Amino acid sequence: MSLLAAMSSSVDDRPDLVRVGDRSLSRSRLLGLATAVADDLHGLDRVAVETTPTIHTVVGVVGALLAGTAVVPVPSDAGPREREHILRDSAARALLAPAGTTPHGSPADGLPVVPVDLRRVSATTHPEPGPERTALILYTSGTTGAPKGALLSRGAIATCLDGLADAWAWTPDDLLVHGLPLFHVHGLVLGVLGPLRVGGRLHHVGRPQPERYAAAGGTLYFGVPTIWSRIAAASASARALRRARLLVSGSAALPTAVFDDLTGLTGHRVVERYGMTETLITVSARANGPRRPGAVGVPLPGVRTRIVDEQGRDLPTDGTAMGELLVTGPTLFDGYLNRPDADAASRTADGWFRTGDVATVGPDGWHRIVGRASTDLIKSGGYRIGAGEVEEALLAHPAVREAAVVGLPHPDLGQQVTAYVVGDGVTGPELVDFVARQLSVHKRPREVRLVDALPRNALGKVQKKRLVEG
Ligand code: MCA
Ligand code: AMP
Repeated sequence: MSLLAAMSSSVDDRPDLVRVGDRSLSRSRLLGLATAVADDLHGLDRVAVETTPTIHTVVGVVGALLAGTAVVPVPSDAGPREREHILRDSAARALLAPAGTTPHGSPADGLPVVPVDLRRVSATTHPEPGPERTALILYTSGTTGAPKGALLSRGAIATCLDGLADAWAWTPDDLLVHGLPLFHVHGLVLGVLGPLRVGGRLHHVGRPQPERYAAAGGTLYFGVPTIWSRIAAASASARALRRARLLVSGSAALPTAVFDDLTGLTGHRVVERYGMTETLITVSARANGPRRPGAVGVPLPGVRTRIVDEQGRDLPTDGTAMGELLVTGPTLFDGYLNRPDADAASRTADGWFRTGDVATVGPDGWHRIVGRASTDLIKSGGYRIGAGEVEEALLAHPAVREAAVVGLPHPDLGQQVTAYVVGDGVTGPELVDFVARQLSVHKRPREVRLVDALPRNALGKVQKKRLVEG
């Protein structure tokens, strides 16, 4: 079966099968446009794709996947330094961008631009690449250093989407609505490739504002907790979601209060699911089963999980023992590009992936994510942000002597990026701008606290827990 099974073989030809903002395409039009892109790419092993929230992104990604070319999504808000790293590290051979636009940074990219042209269709047939081939290289932050490219195979994506279709009773009758960025697993794999494999329509609303979710009239909705919390605060929009079939939250912990508010306003108990860029979605509540606030459900088909203590010994699944969650199964990535060191460190000797998340597992198999083992990975608005990367960006400023970045609790974002800086005559807003000129917009500190010294232990190591605890 082809990766994008529904797009390749369905007979559904509604004019608005895929809608992004105010542009819609039918299945046959999308296939024709994407095939024209695939024709242009034939033979390339990797291509970078500009991932603005537009229909061009969908056509470009689908075109590359038809051609068997691995897609390197370039975050639409990436700062120049981050963009350069992604393009160089991935060794992308070309950049797919909307026809008639000059991709920002393109002269410096030094890459040929292949236009995504919404006037050109093709009927060539491209053979389906094998499931072992790389579909996506997704750049994701670790605790230190620049983002690493996670290699995701076609087979892993197909298995994940089939597992989710089963768990969520997702069918061709669904209309999926979301407004997530198109460069992460959540918005791109689940939110675009999902409907193209499972069937059904997609409406991407652009920015995920509550009133746009309400107006879209979907059956199935995806959001990160920040989006759900904003919807819960906009009661008229929330009430409009009563007509939906299923509301799904992921990418960060959904606060119990938001779960309860949404239950009251929409009549729906939100389905939570858990995953990572490296593992895809591994654990979820089911459409035909219970949903519990503060818990993320049970493993998806083929996925196995364990919780272990600091010595790697298995802990009991009694609902109270807390340990690092390890996962294995068919949805795992194939490693980090060019980083065998990081790859080896991310797995146990017997091949289990270390999530870095601390969890409990109950006797009934239900998982609760309690937090992260390291304070150096921050989740803000559902975005994963490495403290080390932001610290390096700050330290590049000549007036900054020391910097420590942490995630402080934030009612809307879950955590907010906060920088503690020892510097000479520099202001917080200057430093926020300085980071924004290098990294993605969402990696900017929300707050810079200028301090005389950072708290350090006897060995000179910064005590981040003291910064977090205040
Ligand atoms: C933001 N702003 C700032 C700063 N930060 N201004 C000054 N200094 C700062 N430090 C600006 C923004 O640019 C924006 O301006 C305004 O403040 C509001 O920003 P924000 O509060 O961030 O709201 P937002 O722009 O509406 O974004 C919230 C969001 C977004 C829509 C929830 O965070 C988002 O799209 N999150 C999704 C992340 C995601 O998809 N993660 C999936 C990865 P202006 O209004 O002028 O633009 S996880 C994954 O893939 C796994 C597998 C999984 O489990 O899903
Ligand atoms: P990313 O690689 O950006 O997908 O981030 C993965 C991380 O997001 C995980 O390691 C978790 O820390 C967090 N995460 C994803 N889904 C959930 C969830 N439902 N509850 C709590 N944390 C989550």
